[in-house]
Amino acid sequence: MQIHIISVAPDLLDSPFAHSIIKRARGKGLLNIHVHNLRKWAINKHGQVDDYQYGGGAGMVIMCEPLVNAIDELQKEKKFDEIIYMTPDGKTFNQQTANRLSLKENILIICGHYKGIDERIREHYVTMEISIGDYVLSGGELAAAIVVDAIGRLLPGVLNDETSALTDSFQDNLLAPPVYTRPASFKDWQVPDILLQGDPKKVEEWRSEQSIKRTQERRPDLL
Ligand code: 6GU
Repeated sequence: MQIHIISVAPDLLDSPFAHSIIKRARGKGLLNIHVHNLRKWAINKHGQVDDYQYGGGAGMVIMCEPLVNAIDELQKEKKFDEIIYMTPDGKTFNQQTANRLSLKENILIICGHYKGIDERIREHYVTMEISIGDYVLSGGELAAAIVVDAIGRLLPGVLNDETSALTDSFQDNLLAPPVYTRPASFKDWQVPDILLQGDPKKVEEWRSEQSIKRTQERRPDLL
């Protein structure tokens, strides 16, 4: 999968993609991430990419011209399956959307900043608008990092144990069950007996019960 990201603060994206599972996915060539600095397509030698908003009001708006030039140039190389704009008024991101996006070949993500981007780009280029929750961030970069992480770990061959994404919370609309590791007794806290007895069928039953119980208690809205 190829993911291109357009940003006015590309440095914000260095660290999230340089470690752990996403680093491995990139290293194996399963995920190629290209971060582009929008200033490369600035409208003048001052590096301008934004301007005051029509109608007045605080905050700058990212202009059409640099974005159109950036997107057109990238689109000359390849057709994008989705052009995603990261924005707090987008559709709230969830596991189902992550699953769906993990099946695409080429994705372009546009990160907003300041007051956002000129509405005409949203009308004429953007195919999908994503928010990561009901709060406002300074820009779309951290949100884009979250979306890329959630997608990247789902790509075939990225996780060591291919089944482990299947037992994640939310994958079947249930929260994951509790997990334990050695020692079986720590202070006077015991690991549930059923996990120590080695009967895989009983363990499976227990996990399934725990998942349902947890979901009922914490996220009844998922059921
Ligand atoms: Cl995608 N961008 C910004 N700036 N704030 C957000 C968001 C995105 N999702 C939630 N808050």
